[in-house]
Amino acid sequence: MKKLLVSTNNHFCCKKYMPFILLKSIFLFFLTISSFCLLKESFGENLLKNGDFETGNTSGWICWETFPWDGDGIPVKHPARVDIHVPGTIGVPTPPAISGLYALTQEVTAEGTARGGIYQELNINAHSTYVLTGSMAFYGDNIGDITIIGLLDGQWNPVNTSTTPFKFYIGGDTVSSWTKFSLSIIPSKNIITVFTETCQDWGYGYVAGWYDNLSLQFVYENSKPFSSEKTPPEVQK
Ligand SMILES: [Ca+2]
Repeated sequence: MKKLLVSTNNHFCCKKYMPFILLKSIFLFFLTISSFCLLKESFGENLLKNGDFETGNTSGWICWETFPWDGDGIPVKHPARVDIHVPGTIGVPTPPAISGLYALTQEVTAEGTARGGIYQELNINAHSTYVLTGSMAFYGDNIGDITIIGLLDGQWNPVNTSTTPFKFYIGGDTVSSWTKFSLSIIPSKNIITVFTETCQDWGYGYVAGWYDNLSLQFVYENSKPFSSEKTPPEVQK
């Protein structure tokens, strides 16, 4: 009799909590689904605005230039300008764009020394891995010609483009068709800068850097930041 009573009570308890268990199961099911969708959106999403330049202009990017500029320093004897076009006219590669109809061109069309490009600052998660991919083409007719794509670990600063280790470049007296590149970075801050730069450091001929399909993607979140610093031992009181 006692056994039967216990059994009945258990049954009653189950019935009483059944709606809550059901609600909890439904909640957990939707939580799992929404987490999966969120994860799916985060991976493979291009964090850059207008990385394929299909707006037909540099919308989403900020143009920069050091003028007057000469790699040898001051005085600048023959300053020239970097013209930024979507698309340009110097050293047109085949095909003229990798994706869609448009590609970015940074060109110096006058004999003289010049340096400039575009950049985008992005708020990201520090200590996570990000990868920048895309394609570049180049027209150069002198050893002072170069075009660069790179990442800065932090905010935009034109001084840091020469020292950043996260960059890819094509330069010299050469013509190069579309070349794919891939750069990865684990930022130490919550902001990084993607930049392009084209230079003519000898005031001779022309130079043109072509860019298309630029994409910055989050790859994965590292569990701990990379650091060579050791945690100091606790001070004994
Ligand atoms: Ca394009």
